[in-house]
Amino acid sequence: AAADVNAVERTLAMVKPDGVSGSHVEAIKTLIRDAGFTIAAERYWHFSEAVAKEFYAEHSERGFFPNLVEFICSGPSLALILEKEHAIADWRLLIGPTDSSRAREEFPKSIRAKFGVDSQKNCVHGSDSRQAAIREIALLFEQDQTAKKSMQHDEL
Ligand code: RTP
Ligand code: MG
Repeated sequence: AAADVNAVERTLAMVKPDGVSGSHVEAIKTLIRDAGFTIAAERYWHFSEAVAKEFYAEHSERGFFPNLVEFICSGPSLALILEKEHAIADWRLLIGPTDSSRAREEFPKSIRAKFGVDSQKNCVHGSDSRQAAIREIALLFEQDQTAKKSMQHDEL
């Protein structure tokens, strides 16, 4: 229906371990709100290896996968559910390209341009489709705690 075009959408955003340890959380939350997103929920997680592998399962055959899993497990991350019209695409635009150096060259106002280090330590994550958003929100926010014993809640 035509009314659905402007429907509020949800996406899964995450400040990765380099962003949390680099003390960029408050600056990123300000950028999120200034761009018109509502933060519907937020939660710190310290990923276990099992959950990191599940979260990034689509990349399991890639050469960078072991390093990616090690990086994501290296410290706490902050997961956020963002709400807004066109939240998925707009959040991807705000974070910028995967490679932080390319972000600085091509999208200097993006979050990865401002706070990312390289093509791995790029500070933030964003769901890349509706299907991904639903899967990632379920994995990090909606699973029964007893079914998710391998993921440790960080004491932040
Ligand atoms: P994300 O999923 O975290 O939002 O990032 P993305 O879509 O921009 O990039 P993707 O291709 O999905 O890659 C997932 C994450 O893997 C790490 N990576 N390292 N060459 C490398 O060393 C490399 N390439 C990707 C990054 O942390 C990337 O965000
Ligand atoms: Mg991705």
